[in-house]
Amino acid sequence: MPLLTTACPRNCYSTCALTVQVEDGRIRRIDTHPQTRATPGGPCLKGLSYVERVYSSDRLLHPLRRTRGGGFERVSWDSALDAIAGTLAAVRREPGPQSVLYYCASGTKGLMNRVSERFWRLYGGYTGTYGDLCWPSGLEATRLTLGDNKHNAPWDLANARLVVLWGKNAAETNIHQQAFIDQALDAGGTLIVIDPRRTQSAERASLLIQPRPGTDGAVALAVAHLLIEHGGVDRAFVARHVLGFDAFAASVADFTPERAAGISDVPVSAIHRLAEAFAAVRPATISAGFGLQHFANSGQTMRAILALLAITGNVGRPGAGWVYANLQSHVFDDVRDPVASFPPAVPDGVARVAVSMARLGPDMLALADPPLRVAWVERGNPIPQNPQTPTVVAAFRALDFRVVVDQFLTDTAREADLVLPAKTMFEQSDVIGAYWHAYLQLKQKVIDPPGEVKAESEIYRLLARRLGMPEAGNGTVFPVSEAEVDAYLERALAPFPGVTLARLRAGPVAAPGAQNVAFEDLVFPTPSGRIELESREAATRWGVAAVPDYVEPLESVRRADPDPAAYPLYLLTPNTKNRIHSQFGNLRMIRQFDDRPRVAIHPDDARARGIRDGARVRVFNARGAIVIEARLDNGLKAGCVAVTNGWWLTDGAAVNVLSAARETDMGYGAAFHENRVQVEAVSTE
Ligand SMILES: Nc1nc2c(c(=O)[nH]1)N[C@H]1C(S)=C(S)[C@@H](COP(=O)(O)OP(=O)(O)OC[C@H]3O[C@@H](n4cnc5c(=O)[nH]c(N)nc54)[C@H](O)[C@@H]3O)O[C@H]1N2
Ligand SMILES: Nc1nc2c(c(=O)[nH]1)N[C@H]1C(S)=C(S)[C@@H](COP(=O)(O)OP(=O)(O)OC[C@H]3O[C@@H](n4cnc5c(=O)[nH]c(N)nc54)[C@H](O)[C@@H]3O)O[C@H]1N2
Ligand SMILES: [Mo]
Repeated sequence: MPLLTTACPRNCYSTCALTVQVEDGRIRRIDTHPQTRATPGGPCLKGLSYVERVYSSDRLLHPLRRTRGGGFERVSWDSALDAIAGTLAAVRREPGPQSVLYYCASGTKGLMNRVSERFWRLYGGYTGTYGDLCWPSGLEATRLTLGDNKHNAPWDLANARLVVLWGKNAAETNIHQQAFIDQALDAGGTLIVIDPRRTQSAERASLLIQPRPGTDGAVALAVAHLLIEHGGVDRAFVARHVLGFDAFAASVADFTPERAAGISDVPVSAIHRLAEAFAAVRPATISAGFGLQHFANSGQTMRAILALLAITGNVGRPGAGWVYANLQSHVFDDVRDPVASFPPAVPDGVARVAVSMARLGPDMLALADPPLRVAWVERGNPIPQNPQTPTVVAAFRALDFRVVVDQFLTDTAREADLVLPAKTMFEQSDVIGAYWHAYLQLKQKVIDPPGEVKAESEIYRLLARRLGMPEAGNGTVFPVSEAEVDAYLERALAPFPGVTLARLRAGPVAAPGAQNVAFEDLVFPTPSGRIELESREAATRWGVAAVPDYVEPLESVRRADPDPAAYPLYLLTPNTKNRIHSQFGNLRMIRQFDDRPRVAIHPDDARARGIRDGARVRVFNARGAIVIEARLDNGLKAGCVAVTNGWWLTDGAAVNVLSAARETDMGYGAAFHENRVQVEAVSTE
């Protein structure tokens, strides 16, 4: 059987290069691609489970319409599209095209996704979202400091002698990075992990630091204080390449380890050990995770952590640097600047970019002139995944008409009037980038869509025809056939002569200009051309201090609201190995390993509440409640509890029932982990 090249387009660091075996039109086997240096270990369980996912009996194969009784019935494409086109035509006249919310999220990567926005612009306008659920405060902190979001190649981590996993759980969320960390450790390197949870990533760590959630900035500032006091600064590097060192040094002069320990609950000795490691060991890499920046103070936190690399000269060298997001393969778009899509940047009158991803529910409900009437959702599952689920549900219910395009009947699809069956990665070709390695890859069409499934571009073309849009027949606007899709992709690749579809069919191709060592030339595209510890833009754009400072998290137990006696526990809602957010958890292959939601709780906190391992407990706050099973976890910092995100409402554990619709200090991210709760035993008679 021939091996066909493809690549996994999930929102995941690894973005694995894969091969697929297809026999008699069916996918038989998924394996690693021989030509990748980033993910040679092969796909994760989720990757292997595509064989189940594509053919799952739960997969949506036909359009569905909500019945009066609240269930769903199968309808023809013609009747579904006629109903949608009729509604779209009516609301375009009154109250106007911007009464339609076009919502998309991170369900799949690729250039073909742009066809969707094309449709909504040609339709006459729409209301769109800004910000992002995932990573923007870290992106913005990095852009302000280094000027660009890029980092060394994944395999370069093997050259590091100090690796600090700071709020990142690579062993679950970036399993291929773990191999390079192991190489660094086998060569005598040191691993330090900073996480309130003792995760699998800490197995080989020589130091585990467990801060009170949201206080990492204080730890970083105290480490900077010690490095400055005790001669750990690379003075020559700082003099040539760093802006604002003196202002920063002055601002941390009183940030002693004792003060940071009082804030973060990290022992003074651990802060000293961290500082000693940065002073003594070179080269050092900090791999900072996305969980770390889901706080209202997290942009400043990320800047404080970045400062440790700047003052020790750990930038632009093999084995050194800031591993956060490597957007060197994002040659097609503007994601390097996370604020480029904010309203002031595109006042084009067509798109009303007015709904914050972090405040989806409240913002949808608040819109006027025109109010929202219709929502179109594709590649996203906002009801369980966006903050403050009950408000998101209320906002969708307040509309007249909802369409959801998805592969499964998700929590969001269950709220729709019409559900349209979506393609999988194997059913339409696309070119994808990544955010950890710098490969461009072809995700190839290898099978025909099953049932009556249609790719989004075809759905839009059929709607365009019904709406009398002149572009409806145009395969360059709405590419549908394989030839049209190839032509569309080739046009996107045309500016990059080395990257052709033919080459991508053979395997991953390094993005044009990709560097193994980022910033090796020590040229930083910031206003000053240097690494900016002091950033005027940080102050003017985001209203934060120009140098990184520490601000107490909004839901800290040190604040009176919410009442710390009523809600004393920090709820962390990290990612997990065998799902990507709300995807994969419905498959048999995955359920074998993770069959039900659980809340991790420290034995001391459990004992104080009369909770035993396996007991049913209620996790609640003023915003909502979930009832799940407790799992006692000695590795978790006392005072914290943790439930992985991505469980569905129908699993009884959609964690965002408990979170608040709240933005981060910069980048318009979502502060998911600012979330205090109480846990109590539930009687089970
Ligand atoms: N409490 C809490 N909440 C969180 C997080 C957290 O840490 N804590 N993490 C946040 C983060 S980092 C992220 S990135 C978001 C993720 O949130 P979302 O971006 O909403 O991602 P998913 O849950 O993966 O849902 C994607 C949906 O797209 C569908 N899909 C996949 N491929 C296609 C396709 O080709 N076409 C169409 N039409 N649909 C497709 C899938 O079936 C799935 O239902 O969640 C955020 N939510
Ligand atoms: N298997 C798998 N892989 C994935 C994903 C997935 O869902 N599943 N999702 C992908 C996506 S979209 C994302 S955003 C990434 C996310 O993956 P990561 O970057 O690893 O981020 P999280 O899992 O959100 O959080 C990482 C760690 O941060 C810790 N943490 C929480 N609060 C704090 C804090 O205040 N301080 C510190 N120091 N640590 C804290 C959490 O306990 C957690 O262990 O993974 C990607 N890869
Ligand atoms: Mo994410």
